[in-house]
Parts: sequence; structure tokens; C-alpha cells
Amino acid sequence: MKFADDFVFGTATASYQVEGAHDEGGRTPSIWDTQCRTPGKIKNGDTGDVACDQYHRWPEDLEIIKGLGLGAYRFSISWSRVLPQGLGEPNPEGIAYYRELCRSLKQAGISPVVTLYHWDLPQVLEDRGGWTVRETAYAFADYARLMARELGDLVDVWSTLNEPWCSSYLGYASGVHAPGRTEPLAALQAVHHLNLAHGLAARALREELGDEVPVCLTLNLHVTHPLTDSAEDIAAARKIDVVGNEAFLMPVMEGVLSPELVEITREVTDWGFVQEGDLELCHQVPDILGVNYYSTSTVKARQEGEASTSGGHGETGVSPWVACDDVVFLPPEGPLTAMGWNQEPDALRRLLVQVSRRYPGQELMVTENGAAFSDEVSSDGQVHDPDRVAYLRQHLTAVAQAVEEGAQVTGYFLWSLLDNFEWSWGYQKRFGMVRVDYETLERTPKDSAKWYADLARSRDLDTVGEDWVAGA
Ligand code: GBH
Repeated sequence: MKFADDFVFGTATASYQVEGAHDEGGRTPSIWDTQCRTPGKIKNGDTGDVACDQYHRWPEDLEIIKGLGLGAYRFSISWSRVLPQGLGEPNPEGIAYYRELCRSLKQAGISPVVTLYHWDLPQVLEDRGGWTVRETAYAFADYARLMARELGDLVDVWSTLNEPWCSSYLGYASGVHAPGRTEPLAALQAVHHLNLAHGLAARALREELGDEVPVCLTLNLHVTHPLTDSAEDIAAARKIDVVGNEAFLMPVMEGVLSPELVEITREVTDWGFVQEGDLELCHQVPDILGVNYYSTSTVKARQEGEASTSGGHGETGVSPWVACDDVVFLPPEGPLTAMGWNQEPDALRRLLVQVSRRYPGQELMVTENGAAFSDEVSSDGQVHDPDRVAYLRQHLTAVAQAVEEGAQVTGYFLWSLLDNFEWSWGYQKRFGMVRVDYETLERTPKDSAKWYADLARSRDLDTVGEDWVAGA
């Protein structure tokens, strides 16, 4: 099975997870700096203060990407590095950093795929209400316009938001992510204001750059199985589908607030914060719909007297799944990754095919896929990660099959280039195809990096890795 010559093999990171240099070059704190300074929020008390130090070491990382022969690097901009007050006066030093990074990537033949928001809201904006207020969406559009003006000649794909599901529900309902609030109403306000932010920013980008430059929105679309085919279990799975997927897909792709979502959440809100004309503003169909995919869930309807679960994010004991107390998440079935997530590669194939049937002609990219495993440095100084190689092989096969079935998938970004700051898990979980030694910050490509480079070169899943993967 082969990938077309123009299929993009890339890799991804995010600013707070890799940059470090948290107080250098005029950057002000984001909500994640604050989250990391709140006791008990992050495993081991880890912070992104240094992270992978990509702010200083990006030339080395660029060489790695180049050496692997990849065509694109998806990274995100730290909003508070370029706009220390969230809006208003730009910070030339921050802008210069990203210009230099983009220019060097392009010189090396690597496409910069830029995400404007990968969860690190300037703290000053959270202090004014964060995503619960619509002003944040307008501030985001201004920030997008500024970036279009400053970097427009260098960026190949503009992505507005990464996984607004996480920003809203993990940030404001379960509180596992920054800003760590546990208010269902706030989470639903955030859902709407993030959709609005996407719409306003997409419009600003298109005004500044014209229609030639692709705008992307990345969603983590949830694949949820009902435990049985009983009407109750099917309804439970649909509920997760609505709260997790339709909440974003319908406003952005169709200009509609999901009636099912309104019904499900009626005890939390009447959605009165959605103003006249808002849905039209949200309705900016992205040129590329980015899909982040890792695993699936199985749910059932909660029986009388049965305890509810928090849906895989039990850290604060509060579920991210607003208004879904009657849905029970079953424990995932193995083999699990180090995150405790299941592995179901064929669900990625089905998801991509499904989405492209629903939105005919829609270009898709897998903007994230990958896995954490407990890989270690072996005595030969190498990192042998056969679990990750197998995971990647299976998921890339699923992508190739989806393409064969007619889905218009034009790229795949491996999460992640480097081991990095895995949010509430700190540095305990390693997703990188390149290992980072957090004492020395030394980078060591794992077997999976060599495997991926081989695929990017040959584009052929049938022969990839045969010559070197020990015992594979
Ligand atoms: C991505 O988030 C992020 O974009 C990236 O920054 C991060 O490092 C990477 O993945 C690895 O975690 O049904 O409640 O159990 C992915 C986050 C993981 C959120 C799976 C939803 C299952 C939801 N997603 N999770 S639940």
C-alpha cells in the first residue's frame, strides 16, 4: 500500500509543551504557567519552564526533522510571547522568533503548519474571563490578523484552534487542564466562544491572506461505541457524540447550534449567551479539517443506583462530559498505551471515511496521531520502541485505507517530534519519536523515528522498515 507523492508526512508539537524560555524574550505567563504553579495540578510538580528548550534549540530540532526527510512541521505560537498583554502592543522579539523559525524551515524545504492556539491563553485574558466571555474570541481574531500580517509570507497552513474540546471541557468542566475551573456553564460558554473564535479568526486570516492560503481547524473527534445495541446504550453513545463532536462540527461546518446539544444541556443553560448572528460568524468551513486521533471509548447507559464515571479524566474527580451523568464509560480494553488508552486503528479509518461522507469534498489531515509507551534507553544507547512502531504502522495503514475508500486525506502528522511536557502528566509520559533526556536536553531518535523516515522516503507501507527493525 503506497501513499501518493504529494501526501504530506509531518510531525507536530505545541508551544507550551516544547519551548520553555517561559520568562524570556518578553513572554508573559499563560494559563498553563499558572496551572503548573498550582499545587497538585501536575504530576511531580513539573512545569513547562524549560520543557525541551526548543526556544533555544530549534536549529537542532530543525536538523532532526530535515534528517528524517519530513515535509512539514506543525507547531504552535505562544500567544503571550507575541502579544504579552493578550491584545494591543505586539512584542517584536516574540514575532522575530517565529519569523526566524518559519524562514529556516522553508529554507530547509519543510512546510510550516502553524497553530494559533494550542491551549496557552495569556493569563491576562483569563483574568478578564477567559473563554467564558466573547471578548476573548475577538482578541483571538485580532491576534490571528497580526500573525497573518507578520508571518503571512512564510506560513503554508494556518490552523486556528487545536482541540477546542480540551480547552472547554477539560479547562472549564473537569479542570484537569488550565484554567482548572470546574463549572459546567463556563465550559459550555467556552465551547461557543471557541467556535466564535475560530470563525472570527478564519475570516481575519482570509481577509489578510486571500483564499489561496489554507485555513485549518483541528478537532479531536471522539469515536464512541455503545456497549450493546440496546436503545439506551446507543443513546448514551450518541450523547457523547453530540457533546464531544456536534458541539463543534455543527456551528463551524453548518452554521447551526445542535438542537440535541441544547436539549441535553437544558438543565445547565438555555444558551442565552449565543447572540444573534453568532452562528453565521462561527460558520467558516476550514479548507482543511484537522483530525487528531488516539483511541476510542465504549459507553453504556447508567443503571439505577450505578455510580457515574468521569470518562477517563478522573484526576479532579469531575467529569469533562457536561450533562452526561447518565453515561458510564467502560474501562478500556488492552493492549493499552502508557496513557491507559486503548488501541483501535481501524476506528481511524472509519472516522475519516465517515467525516468525508458527511462533508463531501472536504480535505482532511490527520494533524495528530501517536502513542506514549514506557520506552527506555537500552544498553546500546538506542531507544527500541517496537510498540510505537507497531502503533504507527497500524494507524498509517488505516489512513491509507481511508484514502483508498475515497476520503480526501492529504497529510499525517506524528505526535510528537519530541518527548515533551504532557500537560497534567508532566514529563512522565513520552510521546516522542525522538527521546529527550530532561537532564541534558539531549535528543536521541528512537527506532520509530527511523521507521517513519523510511516511510516518508519510500511512501510504501509494504516494505517500510524491513531492513532494520530488529525481529519485526
Ligand atoms: C492531544 O490531546 C493534544 O493536542 C496534545 O497536546 C497532547 O500532547 C496529545 O494529544 C497527547 O495527549 O473520552 O474523556 O476519555 C489529546 C487529548 C486524549 C482528549 C483522549 C480526549 C479521551 C477523552 N485527548 N481523550 S475521554
